[in-house]
Amino acid sequence: MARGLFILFEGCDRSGKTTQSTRLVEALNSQGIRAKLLKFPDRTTAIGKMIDGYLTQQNKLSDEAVHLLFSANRWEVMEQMRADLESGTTLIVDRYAFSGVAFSAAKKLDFKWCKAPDVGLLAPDRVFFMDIHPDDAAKREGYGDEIYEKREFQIEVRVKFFTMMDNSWSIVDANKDKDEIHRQIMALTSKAFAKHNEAESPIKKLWT
Ligand code: Z5A
Repeated sequence: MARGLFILFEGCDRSGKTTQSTRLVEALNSQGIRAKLLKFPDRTTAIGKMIDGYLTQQNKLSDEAVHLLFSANRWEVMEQMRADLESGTTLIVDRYAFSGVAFSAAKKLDFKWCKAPDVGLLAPDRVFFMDIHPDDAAKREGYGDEIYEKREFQIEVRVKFFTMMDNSWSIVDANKDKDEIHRQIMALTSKAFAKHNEAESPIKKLWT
């Protein structure tokens, strides 16, 4: 059986990652492709609850401590992710280690140090970067509720994302209409499946 694909959505705040990753899973399932949505941080686990308390400014943590918690929150589901992929389920993931590095490096933590705890996680096959200028994102509903939703900081985060891109990334203009973006994402996903079906590659490890 062919393994599933690991497709990741990354981007700045309010760029439409949740909207588009949810729509993609629904569309794939309706085509008979088994797909599952994962979102990081997963705020439901014990580690996730500590992260949620930090993001909603109910508890304080050092920059280093929260960075390591975000990473641990990925490691705690890594074996399940591998099992899903190997059993043919495609994973659509909303944020991952690139967010971890971009946000912490934007706080001026050392870039190499930021990457280290996530080295060896499963690597995505494709990354869709939802690109929007923070000034446009700020006009969207719910902006400003959490700790990182500040203009200058989001601009810095966006720059950090750009330094991590390689040819597995596609930049999507997140300022377009939701339906138009969905069509573009479906086209990019079809391409990714076609390539995967031609020559299936093993699941890779991140930054190794
Ligand atoms: N973080 C970290 O520091 N380290 C890590 O390792 C990880 C994360 C994994 C919480 O993440 C914070 O954790 C985040 C990064 C940090 N901080 N910030 N900033 P999160 O993913 O849980 O954050 P979120 O608040 O759930 O998601 P989000 O980024 O804010 O939003 P989104 O998923 O990109 O957007 P959305 O929910 O789909 O859409 C937002 C609104 O815009 C909504 O009203 C939509 O209807 C609207 N929308 C969406 N698309 C469009 C278009 N195309 N046009 C107009 N309006 C639109």
